Amino acid sequence: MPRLPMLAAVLLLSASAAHGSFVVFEAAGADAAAITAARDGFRTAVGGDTVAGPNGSFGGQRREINWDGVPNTLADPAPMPGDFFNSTSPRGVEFSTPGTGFMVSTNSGQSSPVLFGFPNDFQTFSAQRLFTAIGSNVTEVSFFLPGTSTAATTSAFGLIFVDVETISAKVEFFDQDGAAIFTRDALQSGNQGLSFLGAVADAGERIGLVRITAGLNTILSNGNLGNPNDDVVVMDDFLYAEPLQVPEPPVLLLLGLGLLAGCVRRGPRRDLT
Ligand SMILES: [Ca+2]
Ligand SMILES: [Ca+2]
Ligand SMILES: [Ca+2]
Repeated sequence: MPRLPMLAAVLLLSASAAHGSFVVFEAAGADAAAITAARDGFRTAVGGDTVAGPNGSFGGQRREINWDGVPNTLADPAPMPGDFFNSTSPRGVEFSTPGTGFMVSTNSGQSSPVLFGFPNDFQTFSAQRLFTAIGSNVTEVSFFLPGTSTAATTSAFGLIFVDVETISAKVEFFDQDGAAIFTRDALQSGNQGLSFLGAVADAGERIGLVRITAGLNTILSNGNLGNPNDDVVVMDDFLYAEPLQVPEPPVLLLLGLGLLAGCVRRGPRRDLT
């Protein structure tokens, strides 16, 4: 194969990835009704019916986590393992945090207070459980072929924040190589309100990691904050497109990248954020 057409093909592919963008769906307000249309618009853009697909691999349907099916034994005051939604309930996501772990809030009638002990700050979008990292405001979401350790990527991610009172909550997307490809702050809802923020790739971008920043504060335990002066924010439903396996690069593309390696390293750095 002549060298020139191969180089042109590689450059075209690279330019396409760099100029892509995401379609944003967002809303905020006092109650579930205020954000339901934005959530539904995101659902429609991602695909699948109004009911998310079952566990395991499900043929490209949308995936959702509302936390409400997590058993009492893994809810407040117990921590929820970060791999719960890839092992026990295989939906192809695992969570990590710089904090000490994760917790879903308890149902009424249990020993712990509902809503992490903040009845005047939080409400649910889907009753009764909410989700938070413990000792950190950061939750990172990695994607896998459901039920396996095979890395995967998705094309869309959205979630519901609870009690966003300043510019204190955001999502960031990174591709499979760790490059930042999207960031956006959540809209402010006012005290005890709900905010939906979701984004869908429209040019073939693949999300390998989602970093969620939920508020400026941290929850240490029920009713106890790391800093009482800053905005505390927790999370409800997560929605995302089915995680798909990261494709192996074609042999010809690898060869072309090898030939190009020198000039790519010397070229101008492109800011993808
Ligand atoms: Ca509040
Ligand atoms: Ca819920
Ligand atoms: Ca707050």
